Amino acid sequence: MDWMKQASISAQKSDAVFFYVFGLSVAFLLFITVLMIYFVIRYSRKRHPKAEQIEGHMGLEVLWTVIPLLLFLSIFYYGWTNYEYMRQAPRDAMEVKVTARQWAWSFQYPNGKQSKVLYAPLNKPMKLEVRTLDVIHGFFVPAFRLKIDAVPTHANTTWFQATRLGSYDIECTVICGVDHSLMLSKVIVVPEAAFKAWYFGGEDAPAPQPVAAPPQPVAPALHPAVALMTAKGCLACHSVDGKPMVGPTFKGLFGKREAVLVAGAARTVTVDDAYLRQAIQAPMKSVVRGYPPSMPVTPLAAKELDEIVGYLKTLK
Ligand code: HEC
Ligand SMILES: [Cu+2]
Repeated sequence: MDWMKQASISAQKSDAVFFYVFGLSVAFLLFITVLMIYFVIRYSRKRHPKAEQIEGHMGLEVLWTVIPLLLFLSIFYYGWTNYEYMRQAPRDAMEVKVTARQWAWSFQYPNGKQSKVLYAPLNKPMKLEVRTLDVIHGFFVPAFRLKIDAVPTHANTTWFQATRLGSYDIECTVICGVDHSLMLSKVIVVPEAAFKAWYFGGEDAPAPQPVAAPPQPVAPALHPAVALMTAKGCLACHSVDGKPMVGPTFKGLFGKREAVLVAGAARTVTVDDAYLRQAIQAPMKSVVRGYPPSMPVTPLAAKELDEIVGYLKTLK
């Protein structure tokens, strides 16, 4: 998933702190739970009918004060130094003005260039000055673990250094009106040379492309009949590629000799137009041998039935 990638230095750092705290929590949860169960059994009334008064134990008390203290201080130290790091942009960072408005993001670079998606050079720091023209918005790049509010009174700043080529989501995290959920954009991380070619390339320099973008699966154009059969639920039980499912596959169906049961009697029929129509509209009339009589009757308009039957004939 896009957001799980660590695409910037701060992503690596904040994940490290997160898993450190999380790991400690899990370890203590297990430790305390196991100890508690042990004590419940060991000191139950049956085994231990008479409670004893226990006097303090200096050594133990020091131990269970000092160890947690050190652990807490380590969490504080680790968290604080990373926070510091994430707040302090390096001096050579390029400054980009980020403007939020209902319901879009726009980016302006030092030389005045503007864009709707944020272009960023790989392994170079980029500082963001985040403003809003109207209500409060939240600038969030999950893959960078980078999040900062855009508030009306002043600019908030943050920075990142992208460590991975590709295209990553930008989201708004503050409910900012009806189209809040559509307030999306992308950070496109490209090699520095490609970024410079665009940045210094004047008005009509082509937009840099995400070079090593995660390969986008190319959705094969859906045949309208396939879309229809998906919508009607047919393809939950039937495949069009030969794979056996709850029902027989549609591949190579037309023209085939099919063994069926008609009113309990075994017959062999040739799959033709009439058979297909009957199999779809009255599935119980003849049931394919080896399959349960479990196909439901699905109401279809005459046009839809024609479309499906026409398509099934083409599946050689
Ligand atoms: C819940 C599962 C299920 C759904 C949904 C379903 N079918 Fe079927 N279908 C079956 C089963 C099981 C068989 C085989 C038993 C039978 O013939 O009734 C079958 C048989 C068929 C056959 C005959 C196949 C052959 O080999 O002779 C056709 C054609 C067919 N279905 C088309 C459709 C179409 C079109 C739809 C959607 C409108 C659909 N089915 C929805 C389960 C299903
Ligand atoms: Cu918003």
